[in-house]
This record gives sequence, structure tokens and C-alpha cells, in this order.
Amino acid sequence: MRKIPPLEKNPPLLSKSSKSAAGLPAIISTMNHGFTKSGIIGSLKTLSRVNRFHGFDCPGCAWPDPDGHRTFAEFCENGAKAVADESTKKRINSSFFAKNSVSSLSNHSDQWLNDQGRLTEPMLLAEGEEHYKPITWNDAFEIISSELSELENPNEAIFYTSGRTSNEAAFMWQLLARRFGTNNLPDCSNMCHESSGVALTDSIGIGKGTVTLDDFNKADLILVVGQNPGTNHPRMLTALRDAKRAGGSIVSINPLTETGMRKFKHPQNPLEILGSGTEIADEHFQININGDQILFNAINHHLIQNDLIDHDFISEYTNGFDEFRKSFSNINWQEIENATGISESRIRNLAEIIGKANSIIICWAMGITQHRNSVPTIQEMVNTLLLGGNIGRQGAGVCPVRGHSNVQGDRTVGINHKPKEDFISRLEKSTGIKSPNSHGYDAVESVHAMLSGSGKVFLSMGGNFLSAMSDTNLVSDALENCNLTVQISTKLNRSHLVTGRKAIILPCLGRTELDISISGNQFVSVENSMGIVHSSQGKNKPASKELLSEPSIVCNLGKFLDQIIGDSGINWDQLCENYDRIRDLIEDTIPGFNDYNNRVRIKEGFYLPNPPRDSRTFNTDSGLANFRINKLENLSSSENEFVMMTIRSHDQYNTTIYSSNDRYRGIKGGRRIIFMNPEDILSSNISPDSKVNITSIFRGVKRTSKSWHLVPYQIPRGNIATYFPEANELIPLDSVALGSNTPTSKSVLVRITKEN
Ligand SMILES: Nc1nc2c(c(=O)[nH]1)N[C@H]1C(S)=C(S)[C@@H](COP(=O)(O)OP(=O)(O)OC[C@H]3O[C@@H](n4cnc5c(=O)[nH]c(N)nc54)[C@H](O)[C@@H]3O)O[C@H]1N2
Ligand SMILES: Nc1nc2c(c(=O)[nH]1)N[C@H]1C(S)=C(S)[C@@H](COP(=O)(O)OP(=O)(O)OC[C@H]3O[C@@H](n4cnc5c(=O)[nH]c(N)nc54)[C@H](O)[C@@H]3O)O[C@H]1N2
Ligand SMILES: [Mo]
Repeated sequence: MRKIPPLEKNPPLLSKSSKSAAGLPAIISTMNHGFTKSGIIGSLKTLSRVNRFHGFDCPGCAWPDPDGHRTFAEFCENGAKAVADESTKKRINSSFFAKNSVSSLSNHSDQWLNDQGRLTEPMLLAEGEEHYKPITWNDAFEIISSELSELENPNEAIFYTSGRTSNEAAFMWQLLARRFGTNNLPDCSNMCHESSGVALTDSIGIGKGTVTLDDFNKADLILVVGQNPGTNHPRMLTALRDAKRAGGSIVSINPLTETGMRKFKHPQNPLEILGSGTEIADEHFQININGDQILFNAINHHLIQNDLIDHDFISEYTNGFDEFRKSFSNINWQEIENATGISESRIRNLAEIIGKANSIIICWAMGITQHRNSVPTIQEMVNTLLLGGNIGRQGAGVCPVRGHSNVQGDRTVGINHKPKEDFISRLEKSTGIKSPNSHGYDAVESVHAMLSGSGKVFLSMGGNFLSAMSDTNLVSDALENCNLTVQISTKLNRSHLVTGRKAIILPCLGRTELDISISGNQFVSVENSMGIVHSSQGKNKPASKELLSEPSIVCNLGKFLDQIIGDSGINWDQLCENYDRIRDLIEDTIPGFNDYNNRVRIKEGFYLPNPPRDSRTFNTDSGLANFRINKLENLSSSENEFVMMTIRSHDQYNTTIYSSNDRYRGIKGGRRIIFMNPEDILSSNISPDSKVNITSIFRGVKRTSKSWHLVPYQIPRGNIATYFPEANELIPLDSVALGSNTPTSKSVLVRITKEN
């Protein structure tokens, strides 16, 4: 079975990277995607329902909608692509699998797999078979529950979750896992914002952001660090544009000058489309990969040295300032300049701007969370905000920009391999299910467990674990070592092809589709990046009559399991007939959801409580916001070595590849490419036309990925960028962030050699 997509024959076509984001090209691109996939009328209808009060939540990202005026679809090119991709008219049925063996399918590209259309009926890949065959839902539930019941220990089962899962489905999923007796609930968050959750919980007592969208209009200064909003959170550009109009300044800190941070033309505003667009970033700091902790530490030094700090806030609300101040005794600017690639004078300049701003928001995403020292880096950025009293004040705070549209909600409702005692006791009270106290596996630990044979059944609520995880070859061995792997999915991906001895596909309804149970139309709810919970209701006709909703798949699994291993006391049927009942259980279990069923029916939804934001209350060990002092680190390369980051192109949604173009970066027709500084290309003595191999060496083990093309690009020397998931086979499984165990997808040391 091919674990990675096939290699590419031809180099990509290169042009200049775009000067501005969105505008007319975005509209044309949306038209192409939407109209070819779901037909003209279909896509117009579908797109008009995105993020409307009575429509569905956009599956594109977790950026919120403006409070009170979520009246018409906020247009976004990449949201539209995600929607069109789900509402495609193409279908995969049983004859597709009869025609194509699993190994022949695995020779196709990820884009081709996704392009085959929606999965329409439950399928079984029986042991030793080459083809998936149709199976009834009942038989599928029966096989899964009997495999589970045969395990010697509940911890041999692993329940993975991807972040599109609604609150209702996620709550039922964790209930099923815990009812079975395990906390093995790894989720995509382990590879994503886990570092943010860990760092923020320790520093300020909540693992989430503390700003609302309205704060963007009130901020003096917004730092966008390690994030590419033009591609991954396009609606954030509107918020940044508005922030600028309201007088705020924007600074981007990124090894690449991403197009979205240069200029933006709002695609719904005809004057902007034709005009020259709004400059977004006032200043751009082209930092070396992983130089951020040292940068913010140096900024903090300057702020303290020059007394640009808020003494009242520090003495009333924080802990550890004196130790923090003392930690700056031997600061070495030469080392700082080497690590960051930014001059002392520019850093001091930035520190002055920070010190003089009345309200500062720091936004970040994967450029910060996927390094060995991600938790320390985030805590250093929090230190910066604490010095100026920039938490719990209008126009100020932390803003970890979430990825998957409900990844934050999934954690809130219990997808957590390390449940807190309070959660365990509340869950027992509300449902009668006693969760084990011992921690479960996160994503990396799950792979180790499957490799060693102590993880035997892998069940996946959405997602594409094989391709999303680091170290693709090991993950493949891990999955193949399972007795059974189960994918609850909408679209075909590589995790359906690299499987356990037996494999089952359970096709489910997507966000855009009507979900009708015997008690009528159901809706679900989600939590966005700013802690607002709101409803999402699909309106499209389901892709097939056979599809079940995610909550109903979980409830059926629960029911079948009860029949084999004994009654859990949960009335699974009742719960999936009417999601209000699931929401009642969530309300009884999780603080902040009071009156859930009524409040979720209000147009804009409701904010979950956020103590640092609401009242400067910090539920930390000290009861105050903590200045944290961490050892300073950065990943620097030695001679002939590069620091590699793995990033998203403009035409992909995580492991779903829409095309092999990356419009903003000027790439056409190629994904196996290495963005490299032109001078590094020159000094490597490799002609840009030849193909190269990439090798990572970690703890003495070499991993090599073949057949890549060099692309000259404005990226700091010694740094390179490749695309995820193609480069994941190079990321060592045990190369993880301290404290959060997140794979270091943005910090991989590699060598480049000419392909023979
Ligand atoms: N269209 C689209 N939208 C998406 C997704 C998608 O795949 N496609 N994915 C969703 C998900 S799950 C997520 S988590 C988000 C991801 O959103 P992003 O975090 O924006 O995604 P990445 O492409 O990983 O981009 C990381 C950015 O960080 C920069 N960077 C890398 N290393 C460093 C560093 O050491 N320091 C600094 N300062 N910058 C660095 C890179 O140059 C790049 O601009 O997007 C979500 N939205
Ligand atoms: N090297 C590297 N690796 C990374 C990253 C990186 O930046 N670099 N980013 C990491 C991040 S931030 C994340 S979040 C993970 C993403 O990891 P995952 O969430 O596991 O991966 P996705 O590619 O988002 O999953 C796509 C699949 O989800 C299924 N799906 C889509 N919609 C639905 C739905 O509504 N219901 C169900 N049940 N299934 C659905 C489809 O079958 C689709 O093929 O990847 C991580 N991996
Ligand atoms: Mo993510």
C-alpha cells in the first residue's frame, strides 16, 4: 500500500507571488471550484447558506462571524472551496470499490482520492481481502462492538477525533469511549493548538483565547505571529482591514511575507476589488524559523529595561514578576540577532511600539505551536502582554487562531485524553458513566501503543490520521498492526487505504446536509475561536439515503456495545432521536452551558464564560497570571543543514488537496517542492532543474523523502519550507513539543542531496 502520495514527474511552473489577497482572482477561483463540483445552481444555493443564522457553520475554519450582523454569507474563497468539496455531485458506491482494489487506489494522488466524491454506503475490508465490499449498518456495528468486546483491556481501543465534529457528536463520542472504559481520546488538537492550551492554562488559567472580534476594532496594535490568514483564515483579513481603518497598527512576524499580510481587497466590495486594496501589515519581521521565543524575550527585556510596563496591573494581577525581571542579567544581542535574523535596532523599535500601545492583541497559529519549545514561546508572548496589562482589557489579549471549525468545542465538551477530576465527577453525576482517572493516549502515544501491539482497535471520528500525523511510515505500521480500523468519514482519504487487518468505512452526513430523525429536523452546535457557541443546520439533500449522522452512528455503536458487554444505563436511542437531549446532558456536565437549548437557538449564539477576559480572574496555581521563565531555545542548523517547516498551500484543506497550485506563492502544478533562499540554492551547487532528496536525522535515525524540486523563494537563509502532508514522512514521531507532545511540524532539521 502506498503510504504517501505518488511522486511528481514535472517541476511546477513558477510565477511571481501575488501582491494582494482575495479580490477578483478569489472570486474566479471560487467559481471554478464551486461550479465544477456542485453545479451552478447547487453551488449558489449552498454558498448562500454558509454562516447564515439559520444556515450551517462554515467548515473552513474557526474564525468567528461579526456579532449581531451575521446576516449574509461572509464571503471567503477557501470556505467556499471547503463547502463545494462537501457538496460535490460525485459519488463513490460499491461498484467503485469492486472495480478498484485498495492497493490500486493507494497509487493515486490525494487530490484524486478526494475527487472521487462522497462516500455513500458502509463498507468492509475483510481480513486478507483486496477490495472493500458493502455491508449493512447493523453488521458494521456488530463487527465493531464485538471486536471491542474481545479486547482484554479497554485501553486497547483508541477513539480519535478530527475538529469538524460538532459538540453533540463529540460529547457522545467521548461518552462512548469512557463508557467503554478508556480516556484514549487523541484528537487533531494534539497536532495543532495543544501547545496553546498547555501554555495558556498554566499562565492565565484558561486554555483559550481572551479576545472577541470587537476587540480587533479597539486594538492599537495587533501582532500576527506564525500565521497565514490569507489562506487559512481569510475572513480574518476583513477583521484586520477594519482594525486598520479604526486606527490600529498591524505587525506580521513570519519567515515568509505571506500575501494576505501584504494587501487585501475585500471580495464583496466592488470598489475594493478594482482598487489597489488595503495594506495589511505596517511592518513585517522576516524572522528565522523558531526564533520567536528569543525575539519576545528580547522585547520583554527592552520593555523592563525602559520601564515601558504597567506596574499597577503587574502588582495586582500577576505572579513571578521579580524573578522574571532578574532573569535578564546576561542578555547577548549578538546571539539574539543570530537566532532571530532581526537586528537589535529593529527589535528595540518593535519593543518601543509595543511598550507605547495602549491595547495589544497577539494572534498566532501553527508557526508557533509546532516546535519543540512552543509552550515556552507562547508563555513568552503572554509575558509580553502581562507586562503591559494587556489581558482582560478592551482591545487586548491573546488570540490563538484555531484551525478546524469546532476543534475548540470538541475539547470543551470532553474530547480530552487528560480529563480533569471535576469533569469526571460531573460526567458521572449527569450520565452515570465513571471515566477512568488514568490519562489516555494523545496522538503520538496512540501511535506508540499501536506499534507495540497495546493499541488494537483504532476508531476515527472524521479526519485522516495516517496523513495528518508525523512520521507517515511509522504511523502506517501502527495502523496496519491493528485488528480493526474504523473511519467515520465523508470523503475518501489515505487512512481508508492503509488499515488494520479489518477495516470499516462508516459514511456520514456532512455539515451542509439535512439531518432528519424521527423527531424531526436536527441541528448541531459548534464553538468558534472566540468561545461563541452557535447552531449549525444543514439544508442540502444528503449525498445518499444510506448516510447516518455522526451522533446517530455513535449512539448505534453504544447500543450494540451495550448488548454485548452489558447495559450502560444510557438511552442511546432517545439521545440520537432528539439532539436537545444530548445538549441537556452537555449542560448538566460542562459549566457555562446553562440554558443551552434556549440560548443556542438565539441567532448569534452565546459566549462561554472566560474568566481572564470577563473579570481578570486567573484560575492558576497562584490565583494570578503567571510570568513564566523558560530556558531559551531555538533550532539552528549547522553547515549543510536546513531548518524545515511544513506548511499549507492555498489549495488544500489539511490533508484534502484541491489542486497542486499555490496561487499566492506563484506555484502551479506541483506540491513536492522546497521553497529555498536563492543564495542557498546557489551555494548548494545543485541546479534548480534537478530533483533532490530530503533527509532528516533524529537520534541517529535517518528518514529520507525522494524526488523534490527546488523553488527559489524569499525565505531566510538556512530555512526551507515544504508542504504538509507530503513531507510528513520526514518528521520523527518522537520529535515533539515539550509539555504538549505536539509533533514539531515546523522544526525539522534536514539535509538536501541531489537525487541520483
Ligand atoms: N484553506 C485552509 N484553511 C485552513 C486550513 C487549511 O488547510 N486550508 N487548515 C485549518 C487548520 S486545522 C489550521 S490549524 C489552520 C492553520 O493555519 P496556519 O497556522 O496559518 O497554517 P500553516 O500553513 O501551517 O502556516 C503557518 C504559518 O506560520 C509561518 N511559520 C512557520 N514557522 C514559523 C516560525 O517558527 N515562526 C513564525 N513566526 N512563523 C512561522 C509559516 O510561514 C506560515 O505562514 O488553518 C485552518 N484553516
Ligand atoms: N506536517 C504537518 N502535519 C500537520 C500539520 C502541519 O501544519 N504540518 N497540521 C496539523 C493540524 S493543525 C491538524 S488540525 C491536523 C489535521 O488532521 P485531521 O483533522 O485528521 O485531517 P483532515 O485532513 O482535516 O481530515 C480530512 C478528512 O476528514 C473527513 N471529513 C471531512 N468532513 C467531515 C465531517 O463533517 N464528518 C466526518 N466524520 N468526517 C469528515 C474526510 O473524510 C476528509 O478526508 O493535521 C496536522 N498535521
Ligand atoms: Mo489544526
